[in-house]
Amino acid sequence: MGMFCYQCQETAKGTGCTVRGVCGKNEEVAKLQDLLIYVLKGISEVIVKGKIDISNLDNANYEVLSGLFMTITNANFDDDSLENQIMKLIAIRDELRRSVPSEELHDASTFTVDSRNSMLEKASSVGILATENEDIRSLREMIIYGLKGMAAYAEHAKNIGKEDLDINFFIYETLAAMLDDSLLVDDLVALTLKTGEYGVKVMALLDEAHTSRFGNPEMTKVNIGVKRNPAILISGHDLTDLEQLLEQTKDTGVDVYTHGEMLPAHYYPAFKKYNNFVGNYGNAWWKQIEEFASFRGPILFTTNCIVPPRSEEIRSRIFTTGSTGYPGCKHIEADENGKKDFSEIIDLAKTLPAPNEIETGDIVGGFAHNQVLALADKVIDAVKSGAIKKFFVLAGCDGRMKSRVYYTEFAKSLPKDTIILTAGCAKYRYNKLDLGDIGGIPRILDAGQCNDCYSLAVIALKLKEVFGLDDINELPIAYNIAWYEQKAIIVLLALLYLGIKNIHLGPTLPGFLSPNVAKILVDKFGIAGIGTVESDIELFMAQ
Ligand code: SF4
Ligand code: SF3
Repeated sequence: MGMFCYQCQETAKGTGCTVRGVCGKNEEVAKLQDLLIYVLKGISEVIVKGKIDISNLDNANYEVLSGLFMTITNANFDDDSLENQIMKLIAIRDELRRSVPSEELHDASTFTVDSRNSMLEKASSVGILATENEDIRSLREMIIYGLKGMAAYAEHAKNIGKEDLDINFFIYETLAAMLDDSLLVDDLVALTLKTGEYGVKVMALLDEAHTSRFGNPEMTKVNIGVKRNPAILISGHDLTDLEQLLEQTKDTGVDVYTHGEMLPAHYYPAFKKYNNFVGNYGNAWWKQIEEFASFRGPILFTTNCIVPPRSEEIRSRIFTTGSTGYPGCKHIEADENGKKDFSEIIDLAKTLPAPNEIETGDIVGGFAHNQVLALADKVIDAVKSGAIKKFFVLAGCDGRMKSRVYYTEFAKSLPKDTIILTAGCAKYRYNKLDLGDIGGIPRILDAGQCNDCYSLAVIALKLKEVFGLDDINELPIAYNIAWYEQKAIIVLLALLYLGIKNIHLGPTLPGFLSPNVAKILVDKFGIAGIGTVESDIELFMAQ
């Protein structure tokens, strides 16, 4: 078998991509990513066994987060940058290893490679299928996917200057544990929940980083039409990249639009002062092929999700930064102070036409915890009076599978006395529907990016307190989560850790769940897939 990857919702036949990724990842990139994960396990083992103090390892801590992030679905398709990251991490590992006796270490901590070929050869024996027992494999992979999501959020926080070394150490400990064959199903189930615990911590850290630097998101109308200036489209989740782009484009005559998961940036007070930050263009990530064509200007990817561009013309307008990469697209590196020079993108924008309008109007968002809690009295009264019967958390990812039309139909079919709480790019399935409001409270409350699912948890915990409930599951909140990539896994594990039961997950259950592991999730947490819109709504309303 050439490659094997089953980390995302669109994995081939629901079981695994074996020839080429449905995402467009080729065999070589898939194998380099496998080797990258392997060397990350090795570094982690060296640090844990060597009892190395990670407070002195600033560079290693960052490169490990970055390495994990590069393997997230649709983040990095660039074989050269993956190879560089492997070599960089091997050098870090070998430097750290000097004080640890080699006989105590796993092959992941000691192997060497000296060429692309030797990397590919090594990768063939260390990928996902190297774990033979399918339940152990399933749990190990679920934990690693959770760590990938955790690393992405920790990297964003670090870019804003916030870090919690307990989180970094948990990542090291857990990656090292993935090499330990003495850990059995029960141990790994416990570690899965612990990963969820750290998922809550990392999302809290990122929330603190975002709000302390950019202010608390507030109710905001975002324009979805276009203006006449040339423009740059910024995609992904990294708000520090956006901040730098806005600083560098102000007064240049070049406008900035958000795409996909960057939309919630408009909700932060700090970005409202930029007159050239004009709106959101388009929809979720998978629509980028057509939307980048009509946008006509340069595009900057700060994180996933990249869809392989189909034409040379579009490729020439795409720039990547941070953990993202695509062969043939210019990558913008930060200098030693984290500063990025976007002048090449700005110069290119000036030579290109303004975007073609694809829609007009605006959408409303900004309902992160602070804004919702500011409306708490209204919300509580509406619940008490029966004007709001139920909240539906419809958060997570969007994707290209046709069956995701379920989520649009679900939102449309919900009874009018219900409110949708959303976060992540899943929202694009319903955020342009006119669902009205309940006594001035919009029926769709968008908290922000996928990481802002933390806000939804804060809101739920607050409501539990206000209503004096013992159990978060007694609240009139139902969870119908859409997933696609690994950030959704850390969000899911975080919700499980918070004790939330009966989460429905769709449009399909993860291919990486073995039948036994799926059964554990069903028995212990009431996890279920989705059915038809009608039957699901009936089920949820009756709960
Ligand atoms: Fe397949 Fe998803 Fe892996 Fe891409 S990330 S190779 S689509 S399972
Ligand atoms: Fe979307 Fe890729 Fe997951 Fe941050 S941008 S939610 S899929």
